Amino acid sequence: KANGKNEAAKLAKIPAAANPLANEPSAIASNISYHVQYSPHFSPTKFEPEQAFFATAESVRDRLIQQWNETYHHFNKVDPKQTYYLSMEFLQGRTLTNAIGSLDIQNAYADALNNLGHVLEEIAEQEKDAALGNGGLGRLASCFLDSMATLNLPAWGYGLRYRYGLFKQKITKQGQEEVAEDWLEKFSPWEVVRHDVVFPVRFFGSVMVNPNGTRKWVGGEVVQAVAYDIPIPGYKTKNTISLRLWDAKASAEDFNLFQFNDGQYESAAQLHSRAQQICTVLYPGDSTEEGKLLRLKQQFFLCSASLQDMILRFKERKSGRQWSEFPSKVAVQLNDTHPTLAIPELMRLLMDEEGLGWDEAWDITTRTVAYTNHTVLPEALEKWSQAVMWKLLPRHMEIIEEIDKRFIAMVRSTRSDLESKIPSMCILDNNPKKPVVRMANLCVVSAHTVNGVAQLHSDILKADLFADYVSLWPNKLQNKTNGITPRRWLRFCNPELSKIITKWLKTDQWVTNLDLLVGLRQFADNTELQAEWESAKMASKKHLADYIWRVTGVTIDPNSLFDIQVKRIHEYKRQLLNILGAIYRYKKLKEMSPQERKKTTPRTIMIGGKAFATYTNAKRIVKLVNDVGEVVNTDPEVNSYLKVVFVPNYNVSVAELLIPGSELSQHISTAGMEASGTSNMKFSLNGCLIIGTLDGANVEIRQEIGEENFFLFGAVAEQVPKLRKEREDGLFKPDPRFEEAKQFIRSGAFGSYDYNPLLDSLEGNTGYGRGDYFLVGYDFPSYLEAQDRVDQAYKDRKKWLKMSILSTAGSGKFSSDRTIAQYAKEIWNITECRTA
Ligand code: B1N
Repeated sequence: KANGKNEAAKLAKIPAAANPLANEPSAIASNISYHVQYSPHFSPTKFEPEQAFFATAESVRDRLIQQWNETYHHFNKVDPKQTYYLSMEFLQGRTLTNAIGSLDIQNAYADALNNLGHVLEEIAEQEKDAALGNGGLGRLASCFLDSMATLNLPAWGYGLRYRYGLFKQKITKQGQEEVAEDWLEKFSPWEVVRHDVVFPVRFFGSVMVNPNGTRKWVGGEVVQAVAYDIPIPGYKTKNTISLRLWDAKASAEDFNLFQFNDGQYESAAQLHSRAQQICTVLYPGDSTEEGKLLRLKQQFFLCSASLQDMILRFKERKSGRQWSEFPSKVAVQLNDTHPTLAIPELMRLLMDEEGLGWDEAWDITTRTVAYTNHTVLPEALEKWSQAVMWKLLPRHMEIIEEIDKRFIAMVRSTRSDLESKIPSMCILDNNPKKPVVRMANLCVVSAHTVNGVAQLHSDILKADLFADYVSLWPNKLQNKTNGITPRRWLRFCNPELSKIITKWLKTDQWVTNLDLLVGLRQFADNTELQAEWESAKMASKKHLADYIWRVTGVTIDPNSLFDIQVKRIHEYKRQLLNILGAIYRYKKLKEMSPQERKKTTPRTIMIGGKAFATYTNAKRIVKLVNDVGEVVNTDPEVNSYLKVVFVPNYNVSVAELLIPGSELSQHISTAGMEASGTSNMKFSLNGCLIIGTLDGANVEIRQEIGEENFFLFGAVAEQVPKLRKEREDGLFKPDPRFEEAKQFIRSGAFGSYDYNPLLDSLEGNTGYGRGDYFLVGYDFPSYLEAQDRVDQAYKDRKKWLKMSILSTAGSGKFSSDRTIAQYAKEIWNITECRTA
């Protein structure tokens, strides 16, 4: 353990010298020492892990800035077509380990820190996660940036600089409690503010008609968007791209000095605090009208600032060029419908600011923008009130109306057979009760390409949600199966396993060419590899057990099967199926004789994830898992055969600890509801077996690793509507084991909390979220049977290890490098632009 005083003494002996490109440990130590002394953020006497983290991060950033600037100049010079990935969420997690690993300087940094009396891993844990996202969609955006940089693609990310990212989850007697997390509390060593990159963004106001008939949006309030850039290094390449996050601020003139001097302090600063609200929180609660308006403001703020920036860059890179060149220089990817306003905003900028006519602006916009759909859940398909939109964005509503009008006219004149489909295909839903804009429809009508995120999901989009558009534009819909970056999710989070893989493949090229992992297949039976594999897994399990003890006080046995389900808590993801299975297992263990118990496979079930603050049933599930854990873990009769642990505050950094230590992971959503899932890929890549349904990317993972290595159960997507119908018709006969598990909870076995409302959602026969809409009861028996197969397989060590090796060996397809290469070729039409 580092001791501030001694470390400060050691630091004093190291000469301070700024040399960002130093490679020798002693020179790196000097560079760290330089930052402690000359860019201080703390009192000069301390050099504890926290101070060491900031100084180390700044020294790494200096090095990144060098190649970042070179990349910037190179893109400017070559002027390639460039992709802009617009996303309301980026779940970056920590940066230090990733940056040092990408720069391939981990050994030198580890040595330098040792000289300074610190340990690199310990220093890295000082960093707060940048959690500017909710879950899979945001993490996907961050994995994509890593791949874009590594593939040397001219591409940037655009997002918002939220002050408070995702809340911190505290577990109390009441269940989940949300605590605000200020990731910028001290500061972020990774971001660079660009005081010269500032754009005005307007809200409200009205549309002025010029004498020549052109229109202009005027009045309202104007907020300034300021750019904060975060460097995204590629792995072992000079290319370092940008994640540009916008912050909102009011102009100096907006401060009312007269009012302030008059003692009216609040109203004097009103415009300032109103501007600041925009980037205060990720996903403001949208149960109120104010919350909805703020979320819409955020979305427009991102779109407008980003497009103004792109247009300026387009003009500056070569003067006097034609607007028709724009789509061959700029590709805009919309990460779900959240940045849909980029479509009418680009139209507005081209027409009202640049003077183009409708047809030319429309041609440019549609050739520039592409859209990714990430969900078919009806409640997640964005629909904005037309009234709110007219108020906040009057000019954009005019443009949306015109797009809709022209779309309808086009369908009528070319496809009279689709007349009856127009009401569901058009953009504006003019239902007099609540007129809304359907953002997904606006995207599909305007984008040149629409894609789903796994084969099954894309097939469902084609057959269901967007079927009518497919008949109109047969080639618009594509599939791009999601992926994950093998750098963060294997190379850096699991160095032990990485070393073994490199040894057996006789190359470390798999880190950038993940398909090479198939080379492990031929050794899956090899006793030597299996022994190494097992010991790496055991080391990670012990590390994880240590962590669990630190954060929960629960002791878990590294020799038990580590079974993990971590993801946002949602009824469709069916954590309830998992915990009901655990409850059934507990009850059976209680009924067994001690000798019978000895024959079972000891298990540690870990469940983690955050519930949206107002999602009552999700919060009840969190509480239930905690209550079950409380009873099971303190029951001396069974607690050496079963532990149930709720892992608090699941986030990117916790995932990096859990995944290497996992042996079984659960991806058990109701078939057809999980668009892809991406943690399934991370677990599988780390040699963890999957118990899962035929949903999302599970289908493709099972194909790749072999069906004999996947614990499959449950209804398939095609059956789901029929099963729900049968349920409604009262034809469903629940399995007695399902009834037994529910009854056990109702009996009060896990405390006095009232779980009846939660359990009632699994009963009855009608309605969304009631009548067991998610088919927990239907899938329960086949789930238990799959779990029995898991227990059996785990007893055969050789067989299990072979399956584990084959999981890793079959995971090559799920590299985000593959995904991004497909987007680049099949959607963006961009190519490599490597900085020499
Ligand atoms: O996107 C991930 C997928 O792997 C998951 O299956 C999918 O559930 C997830 C509204 C969403 N879909 N939709 C969202 C996020 C935030 C929000 O405000 C919807 N997230 C997903 C990556 O493709």
